[in-house]
Amino acid sequence: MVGKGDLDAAVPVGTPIGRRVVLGMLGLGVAGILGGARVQDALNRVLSPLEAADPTGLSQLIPAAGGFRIYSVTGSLPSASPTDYRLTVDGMVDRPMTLSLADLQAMEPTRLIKDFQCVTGWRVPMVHWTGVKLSTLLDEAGVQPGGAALRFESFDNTYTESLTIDQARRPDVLVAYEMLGAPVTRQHGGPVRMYVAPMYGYKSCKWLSKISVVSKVEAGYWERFGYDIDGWVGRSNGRSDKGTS
Ligand SMILES: Nc1nc2c(c(=O)[nH]1)N[C@H]1C(S)=C(S)[C@@H](COP(=O)(O)O)O[C@H]1N2
Ligand SMILES: [Mo]
Repeated sequence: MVGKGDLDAAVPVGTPIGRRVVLGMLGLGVAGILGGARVQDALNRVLSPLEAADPTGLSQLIPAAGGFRIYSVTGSLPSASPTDYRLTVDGMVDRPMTLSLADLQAMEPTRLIKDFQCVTGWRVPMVHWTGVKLSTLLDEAGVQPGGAALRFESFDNTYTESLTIDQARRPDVLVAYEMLGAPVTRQHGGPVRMYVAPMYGYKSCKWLSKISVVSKVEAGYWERFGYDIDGWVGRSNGRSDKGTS
């Protein structure tokens, strides 16, 4: 069993450095003179207690529209231009694919207006999303017998996520290229990110680069620190140590 203390202690060692980088980006000027611990003290003064204790990434350090917090576990914001961007679909499929943004935009679009909810408590109501149903990509690629789960990778080279094939085939699970009525911004994980509507935000991998069909679910980045693999909003409190019934 994983206790809350363990989870908080399990925040990757790179995180404080990432926060320093972001503070520098904001021009707050404290990055050069404060060590990691004192940066955290400074953060605690600008963040609410819940946010300061938030282990799921950067909190409220980069201004974002409509109540979003911008998260990146690497402490930086990876970048891919709309023309260079590629999404690979591989693993246990009949037809592995490499798709450009234009390829995705040429497929039938699905639009959703739904809330985005982080496990730490913040929620943005009625967000407009446009993308391709993940089920469409799976049908195009042809899932082979024994392909039971998906592994998502980010071009931040660190974040991973997972879904079962059944979860992935839901009509409210999108490979999204528009969010908030515009192309997904770099901050929000553009050019292409996942949007798994029925689950907490950590299931929605930003800066999506690869979807692999695999034989069984592999715990994603935050799940290795104790968050529920099945992160249903409302049915899961997000942390496996508190039960999910
Ligand atoms: N690659 C990557 N994807 C990620 C994260 C991250 O740190 N890196 N954070 C997750 C979490 S915990 C949430 S709540 C949402 C936040 O999305 P936003 O940064 O667009 O608000 O992204 C999710 N996807
Ligand atoms: Mo989150």
